[in-house]
Amino acid sequence: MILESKEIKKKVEGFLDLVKERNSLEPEFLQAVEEVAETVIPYIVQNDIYHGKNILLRMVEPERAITFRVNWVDDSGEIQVNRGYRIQMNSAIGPYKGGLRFHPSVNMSILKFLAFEQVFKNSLTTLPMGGGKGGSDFDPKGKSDNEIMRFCHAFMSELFRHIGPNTDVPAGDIGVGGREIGFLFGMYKKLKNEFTGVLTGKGVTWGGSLIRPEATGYGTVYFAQKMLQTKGDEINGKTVTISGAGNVAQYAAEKIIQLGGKVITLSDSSGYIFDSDGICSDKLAFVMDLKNNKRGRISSYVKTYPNAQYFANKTPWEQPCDIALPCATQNELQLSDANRLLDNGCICVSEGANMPSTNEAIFAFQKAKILFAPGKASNAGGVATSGLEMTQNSLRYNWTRDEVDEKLKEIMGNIHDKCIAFGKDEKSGYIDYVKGANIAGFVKVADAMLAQGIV
Ligand code: NDP
Ligand code: 2IT
Repeated sequence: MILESKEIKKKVEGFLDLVKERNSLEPEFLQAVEEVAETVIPYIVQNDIYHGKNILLRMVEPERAITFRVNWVDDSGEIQVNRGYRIQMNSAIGPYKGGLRFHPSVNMSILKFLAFEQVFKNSLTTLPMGGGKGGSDFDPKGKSDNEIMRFCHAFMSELFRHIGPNTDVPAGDIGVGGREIGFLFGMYKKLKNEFTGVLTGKGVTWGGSLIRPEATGYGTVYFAQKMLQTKGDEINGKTVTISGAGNVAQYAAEKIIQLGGKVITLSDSSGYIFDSDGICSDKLAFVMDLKNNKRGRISSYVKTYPNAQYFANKTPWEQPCDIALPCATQNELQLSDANRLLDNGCICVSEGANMPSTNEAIFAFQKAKILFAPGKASNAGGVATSGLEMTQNSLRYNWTRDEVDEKLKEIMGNIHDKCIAFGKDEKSGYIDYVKGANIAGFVKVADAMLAQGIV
């Protein structure tokens, strides 16, 4: 069926009005749905097999959303009460899969946006994983290791009944790294009396995969490399701004340095550091120790490296760069930041975080026709390597570092190819990676949903 663009626009608006009505208090979720609907609905109406089946309407409704109480006792003996969540969004192509986020901002809107994006992202990886996300409004900052352990144990003492290696396989996200996955896994194993691949991001001596810690950051850079190659360009010699200083930012920086780029910024929620000499591997090792072992703030960087500057309450996007890698959190790059990056000559943005750019910022990048990759494509390396961890767990076998890295590169290349297949305008040659990722991600899940009937 061929519809005029006016009719298609009306269909998109009608769909979004309905989703808004049902989820009016969930701005982040609505933002994520809007970005997908604008590219996927036009595709649906032009492809008869998907038309009239309400597939997208089914996809915006979680198959199951669980909330639960988490009681725990802090070091001073006080009883604390937090909220736990798991959104089981879509299981058409495999068990629910996606991270757990521990951050005070966590709520239904944020977890539903993350779970919705995860469905498309996991589909893009080519691996058999459905989409889910969970977490808690627990704030890990300033907590002792014992408090973290007690919280993780309390959280898993409820979550365990909803997950399993063939049902739902959580992993890390903001505030959940190797330490937390260890505590969560320990309690799951105790309660179920079984050693399975129920979580990913495990330590390598107890079922984890080599390269999983590096995978999201490395993958984001591999994707940027692929985008630059379409213009005959490369990372070597480029100046790069990175936001965040956590897992994704650290390994994005490591890969940029390895490929001959110059990283000039890192940040946290208090501000950013600017090092015009470049953050070399020695300086990055200092940051990794500061963040991962000492759990300090990025502002300490300038005490050790006084040539660098610290800007409180600001983001890195005001610094001129060739490539920007937002690797901190949602909506950290707004329209004014996008305009600043464009004015300063930025040619490539590869999202390491989930939905770091607002829809207005994305539109500005697309209008300027620079290389822009949405997180669901460019940060998929993390969950893809989680998928490889699940495979190794099932095989009861471990691949080498090089083997996993090769598979990660191959997967990022495949995702890039799919973005071209569904997002390239043959006339102008412009690749709309947002459109490509959304449609390619949709098609695999939609085909499975159609095959499985109305369930
Ligand atoms: P970490 O907890 O390791 O690091 C998060 C970083 O982001 C910290 O530097 C943190 O600073 C900063 N940050 C968090 N919230 C805010 C905020 N509101 N404003 C500014 N900065 C903020 O998390 P990850 O590195 O794992 O995750 C970063 C992003 O990447 C997230 O969007 C996550 O969803 C996404 N992602 C992660 C994957 C993974 O495998 N870990 C996979 C794919 C995507 P502070 O210490 O001040 O809070
Ligand atoms: O957003 C993400 O893709 C993640 N936080 C990783 C999820 C996973 O299951 O590895």
